[in-house]
Amino acid sequence: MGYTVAIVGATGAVGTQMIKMLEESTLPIDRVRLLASERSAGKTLPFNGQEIVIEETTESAFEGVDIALFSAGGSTSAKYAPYAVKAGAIVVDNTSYFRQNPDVPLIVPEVNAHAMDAHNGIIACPNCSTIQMMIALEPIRQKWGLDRIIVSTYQAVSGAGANAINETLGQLHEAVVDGVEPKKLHAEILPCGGDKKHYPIAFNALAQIDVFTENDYTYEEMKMTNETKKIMEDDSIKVSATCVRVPVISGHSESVYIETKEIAAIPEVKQAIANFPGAILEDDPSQQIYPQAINAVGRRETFVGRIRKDLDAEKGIHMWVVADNLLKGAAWNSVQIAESLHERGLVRPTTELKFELK
Ligand code: 25A
Ligand code: L14
Repeated sequence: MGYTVAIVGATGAVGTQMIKMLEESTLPIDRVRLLASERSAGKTLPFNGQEIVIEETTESAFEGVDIALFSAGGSTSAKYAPYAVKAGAIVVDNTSYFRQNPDVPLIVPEVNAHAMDAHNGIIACPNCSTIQMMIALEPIRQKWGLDRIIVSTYQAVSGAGANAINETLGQLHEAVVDGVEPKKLHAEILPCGGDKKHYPIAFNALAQIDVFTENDYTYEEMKMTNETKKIMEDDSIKVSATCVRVPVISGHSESVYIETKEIAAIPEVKQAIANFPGAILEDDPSQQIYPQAINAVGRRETFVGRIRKDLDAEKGIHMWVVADNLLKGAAWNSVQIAESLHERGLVRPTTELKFELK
């Protein structure tokens, strides 16, 4: 007997990759159900060569579902994930809505799979930028400890969804084919769909991802701070982030500066990263080898390179970390969580509902 797996937001940038990851998954799957908003209901998408009719997401859509993967934005998860749990499913949620809830484990399987054991029906998949940074830094934390992290991201537009991809491609077309100057390109989504002003991303770099918080950091930046502490189970790690959108379609890059607790030698740091599951060391300056977004697309691993000592701080190390934001940053990490739940015997209905039905 296999599972019935549902994808909520199946037509989106992440949802379509979830379909692909399920096709390639080791999970025993009997049936896949594709859910989206009412606009997509009735259309079809293929799964393993078979056309599946998309259904509207409703409170009663989860009967008979064992595993539900959510990626249709925070408000959709807030509304429907508790109904999925009530119906006996285990939810893997890719949005930020439940990530800081103490009843919800926040999981990168290579780093903290053990934290799933205490689940209450919802497991959260971290933010894409946090996930790939965890894969690069956990092997270092394990051996030398982590005192602080200062990270600047170079994030692809696909993180903001299918509409943001279309907006970027449209702007490139307007500029190159119609000769529109960059400042006059048409923008209505980026930097952030929910904010008041919109700026072109083509030929640009925007130091805003998600809306601003009270301390002048954006939510995306505060997610990196708060999620790192929760995943690494250490509130004393200092984390400050600057998150920047660049005109790349897929593949997030990050310049990461860390200070370790103990002094670490660079060859041993490289070895520790090369040995860590899910990490690939790409670091040979003499051959101009370092991670690139275009090479990471379509891959599940996180690529790490440019590893070098800070010129002044003896415990300071710099590196460049790249991954496919739609795969390890979202769809693959979610399906990998589902595979780990299965391997640990944790796919089962939850008896006590800890989440509010709205
Ligand atoms: O809601 P948020 O929090 O602001 O999230 C913004 C977007 O971020 C993406 C996803 O975009 C989401 O919509 N996203 C979410 N989590 C992400 C993550 N972790 C993430 N991206 C990266 N990493 P997307 O375009 O890739 O995916 C959209 C999918 O979500 C489905 N959807 C939207 N609302 C839904 C819903 N499904 C069920 N119930 C809902 N209430 C959406 O379904 C798509 O699958 P769709 O294909 O039917 O939508 C077709 C187009 O119409 C837009 N749209 C949908 N509902 C509305 C709408 N537009 C205006 N008003 C609406 N009520 C969709 O954006 C889509 O373009
Ligand atoms: O919190 O716009 O997981 O690139 C990740 C993608 C938030 C939006 C999350 C983007 C989302 C972000």
